[in-house]
Amino acid sequence: MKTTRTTINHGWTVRLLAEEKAGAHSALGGSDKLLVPPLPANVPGHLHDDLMRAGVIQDPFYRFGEIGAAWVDECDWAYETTFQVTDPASQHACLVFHGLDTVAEISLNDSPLGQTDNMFVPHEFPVGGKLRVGDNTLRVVFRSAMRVGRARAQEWREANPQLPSNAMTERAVLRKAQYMYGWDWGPRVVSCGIWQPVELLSLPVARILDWRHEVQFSPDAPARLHIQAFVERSPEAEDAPLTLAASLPGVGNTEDGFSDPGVEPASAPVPTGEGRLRVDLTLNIEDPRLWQPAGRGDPHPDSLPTLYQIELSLAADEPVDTRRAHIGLRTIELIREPDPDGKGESFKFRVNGHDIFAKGANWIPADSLPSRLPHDSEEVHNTRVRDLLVAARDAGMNMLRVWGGGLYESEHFYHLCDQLGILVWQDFPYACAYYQEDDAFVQASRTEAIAAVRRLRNHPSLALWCGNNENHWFFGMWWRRTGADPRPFDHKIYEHMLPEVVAEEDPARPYWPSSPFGGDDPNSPDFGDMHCWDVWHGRGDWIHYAEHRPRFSSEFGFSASCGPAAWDMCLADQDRSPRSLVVKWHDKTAKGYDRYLGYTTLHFPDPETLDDLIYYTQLNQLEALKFGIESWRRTMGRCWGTLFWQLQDCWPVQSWAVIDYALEPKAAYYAARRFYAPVLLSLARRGDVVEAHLVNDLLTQVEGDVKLALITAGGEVLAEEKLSAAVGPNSAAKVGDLTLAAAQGRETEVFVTGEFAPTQDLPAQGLSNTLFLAEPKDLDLPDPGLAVEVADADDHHFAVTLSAKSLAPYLWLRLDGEPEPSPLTLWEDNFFHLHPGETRTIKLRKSPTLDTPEAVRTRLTIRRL
Ligand code: BMA
Repeated sequence: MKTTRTTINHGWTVRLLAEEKAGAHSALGGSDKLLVPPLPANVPGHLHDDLMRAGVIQDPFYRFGEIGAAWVDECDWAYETTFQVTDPASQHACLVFHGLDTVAEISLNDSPLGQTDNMFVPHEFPVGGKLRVGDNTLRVVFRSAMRVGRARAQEWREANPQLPSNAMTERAVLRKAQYMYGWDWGPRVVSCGIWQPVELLSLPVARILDWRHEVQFSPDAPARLHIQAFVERSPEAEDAPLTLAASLPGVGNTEDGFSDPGVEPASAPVPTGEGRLRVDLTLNIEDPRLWQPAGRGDPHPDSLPTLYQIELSLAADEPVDTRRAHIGLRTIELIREPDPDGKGESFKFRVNGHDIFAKGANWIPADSLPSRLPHDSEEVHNTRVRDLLVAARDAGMNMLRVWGGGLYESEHFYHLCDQLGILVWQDFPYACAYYQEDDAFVQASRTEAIAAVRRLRNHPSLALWCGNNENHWFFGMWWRRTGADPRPFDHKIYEHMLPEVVAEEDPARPYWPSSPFGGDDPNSPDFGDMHCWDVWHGRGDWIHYAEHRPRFSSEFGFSASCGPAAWDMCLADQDRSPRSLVVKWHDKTAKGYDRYLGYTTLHFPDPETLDDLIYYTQLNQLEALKFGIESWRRTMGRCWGTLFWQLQDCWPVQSWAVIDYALEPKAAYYAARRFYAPVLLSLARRGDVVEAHLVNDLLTQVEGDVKLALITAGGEVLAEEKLSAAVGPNSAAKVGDLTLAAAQGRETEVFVTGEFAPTQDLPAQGLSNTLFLAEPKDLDLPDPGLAVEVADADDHHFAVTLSAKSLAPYLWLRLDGEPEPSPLTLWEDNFFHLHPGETRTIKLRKSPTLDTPEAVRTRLTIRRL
């Protein structure tokens, strides 16, 4: 009498709804192929993929394909399938749609089951009595989210003439991922579809609905793991004897494996009755092993945090339902303490009793069509999401912010974050808009929030719930200031409903109303987190980052071109120039294209070819992030986090991402491995001196020798300082400086190097640094006489050895020809400088098409500034 879950993901078709065909479709230029419906449809999936496979539309990512497919979003579409039922006794069955995007009408065997308009939550419909033995027809009609949204927004504007009409957009009235309407890095592909699995759930006895846990640590005693599980019984089994048991079968990590932690299981009877029945269990864990964020337990970033496997099982005389998951034992706090001078307040995370500098980036959905990403499985490998998260961890990141214009991410995502030690700042999905506050909308948002919190609250990586992205800031900056809305800050959703839900459902986790938030000005440098956008969106030159003194910089960044492989995905031959219309279309930053390029030409040459565009804008982004992040890491103690905008892309585009849609790292990604290293030697010019600072994220003191030198491009040492340096645990300190007197008049030919030789074993990244004294575009350098050798290193890698007689800045190593698979792990390092007389060996991964040193030699090109 087990609870069974049967997927209904097969046999689906989709067709344009006839009543719309004559109007929207032909007026908007839809293809005639639509006259041969229905088309095969993928579930889980999105309409655009079905239409592309059938040749009805072109890829919206290719050239101007986005415009050519716009009509699709104005139409209504019907999905249909037939499934078999063999067991006539399925009285307590429900149909579960794990995700419907978005305005849907659902019917079974021609009788309506219900309507939905929230993409973020599962929808369940009881179907007992409605199922037939044999064939059953399930239909989901999607109404155009554009049309429905426009109509609702119009209604809302009319009902609330006092509210700012420009802020009420068609996207804000629907609970659908906001970025799908287009963003300043993403296309408008609104789409629709059954974007997550469909299941027929049969519930003969009972099921586990959801659960939560809390860990209580005490010195010299076992940790106590309190579990609260919620069970639902079927009406026939309301007083049947039922037991819930909890056990921890394993402790360890996915690389080294799991072993039995020797924890006694616990069990308890399930109360009788209906509704959500709560069962409390406690397990005692001797010698608890803590879950730690990446880099905290061990400075080498590939050590994995400890997880416990947990199993909940529900049994009558036989098992009826089971849940398996991983948990981590840790505490997390958001520390906000007034400054001694009363002028501000700290904003920092404390994990397991220690403050942690959050190093990371913002995460947007990894595809414009989110059904292309894996959903719930912990077991899927080799996914784009996995590659991106591993890359983030490998670059020294310990936190990602899941931004409010995107999604509550998949189980796959959070499970990987748990596994890799990446803390997650989770925004509720509201962004850059004015949302309704009438009772119906707030109530629907509450239902959504409860479902999301219940789904995610057991993940150790989840660090914070945040109410929204930039709504408070925009409210203060535009809507209130212009007098459009007379209210004080009193947002029902973010300041009442959401914190109530978090307090009830997930009380041990901090809540923060918005990002940015804190102080009278939500974007204050003294309170809370700050979006340092006045640089990119304002003053344009990244040197201004040094003037900001944020407590926690949760957004800032510089846009740059994607790499060659992403351009190959979206350009035709005639588009390959830095100012072609298609290249401009694939820049959504809304900066004005010349202004965007102008930011780059402050420091680097004007791009004349597509390759120049890639190289120079990426180098400018590299220097921007390096400059901002190093400045803020040097103020550790005041600042406790830098999350740059943004880790990755959702289509081929020029954007703030450091990894493009082809998963090719940009120059700044490689630099992140250095500027996010656990121990960083940072150089800062102050007039005629260069200061050396050490930043130490480890919980132990770090000491060693620092060498600073002013060198000509040819290697002549003009000035030098050697000092012994020490920096305390979890802190930053200035350790010395070097005068630049000898550089006078020669700033285009000389540069400064810093090297830190620690007494303990630390990763090499971050221990050396380079500072130019002139703009890179003005450097006056001799030919470095670059020499390259390629040899076999091991079964999986080549060793590419490079040496230079004089300074060779910003070496970009590239392979001509077809892109290699998994570009994220192709080059060990890239876009680095070779100092005069330096020899460096870089590993290059082998592949079936890249299997001999000769093949590498013929395909390798090296660009330098
Ligand atoms: C902030 C973000 C995003 C945006 C980014 C770049 O506004 O929250 O909305 O993409 O800056 O402009």
